[in-house]
Amino acid sequence: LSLAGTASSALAADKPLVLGFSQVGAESEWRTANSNSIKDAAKQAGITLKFADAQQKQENQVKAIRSFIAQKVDVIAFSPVVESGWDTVLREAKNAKIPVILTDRAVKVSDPSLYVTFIGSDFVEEGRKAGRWLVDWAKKNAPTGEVNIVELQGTVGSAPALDRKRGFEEIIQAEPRLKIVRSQSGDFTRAKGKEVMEAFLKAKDKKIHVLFAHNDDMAIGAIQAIEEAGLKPAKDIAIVSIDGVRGAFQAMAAGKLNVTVECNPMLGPQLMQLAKDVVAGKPVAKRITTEEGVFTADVAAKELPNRKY
Ligand code: GYE
Repeated sequence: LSLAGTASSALAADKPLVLGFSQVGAESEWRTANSNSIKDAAKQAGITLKFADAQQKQENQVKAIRSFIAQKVDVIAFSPVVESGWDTVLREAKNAKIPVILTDRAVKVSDPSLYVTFIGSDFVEEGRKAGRWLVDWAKKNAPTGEVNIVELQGTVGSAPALDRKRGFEEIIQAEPRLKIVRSQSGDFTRAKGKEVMEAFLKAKDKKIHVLFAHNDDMAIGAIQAIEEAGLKPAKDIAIVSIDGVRGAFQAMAAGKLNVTVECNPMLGPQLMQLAKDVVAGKPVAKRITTEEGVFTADVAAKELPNRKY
């Protein structure tokens, strides 16, 4: 009996940790890099990853989390597509004693003990960085008169869309001549970014001086729309976006995008370490933020070979 006991507990110790991960979708270059980082890091760490793609739908994420609970995974991680509406399913995970780690995007819950930790960027700060770049740009390039801004927002109700807007507005408020004249969601995709920019350009009532896109993919879609309208992106319309993906660096090197604010998607290695620590019962910080920079068109060509996503 004692021998059998020893054997099985040794086996249990060798059993790889099982992580259920519910991903937002595959809406952007950022997201693809994030998914790859998580899959690679799980392999490296010897963690069994159950990966579910929610195709940008909260109901799919709720289903995935419930299925992870039913499968009795060791730990659940997810990147919540929107901020609200998670209380019930997170309570179910808690009752099943399965710890939950948030990655990339935050949630609004009544009880913060419903998740263990949140690792991801400071999106408000990213919005502020975009705003600061624009204030500076306007001083140099449009020193007098109104500066009309159109905004392509991310997914409605998502943390990065809400926070980037807030951070950007907080900074440009100091300069009343900088005005957001149109603002609409492009759902973080190239196709929608292009479509909404086309509509912005068609409404010819206000001249557009600047585009603020909540991510690079929408900016890249919008660049196409601007070109098809016979205008020069980054020249006729200044463009500031967020993420810092390869496509943005290529657009900057081609002179079609002015600046991108970095948002690091390579969260996999840190997530795997957190998963191990959480399951081992080690204390972890409630909030872990990633370090990020700002890159302008003049450094794009030099930086491009160094980019990892
Ligand atoms: O900026 C965007 C993606 O949540 C930080 O989601 C992420 C955002 C990212 O679709 O490209």
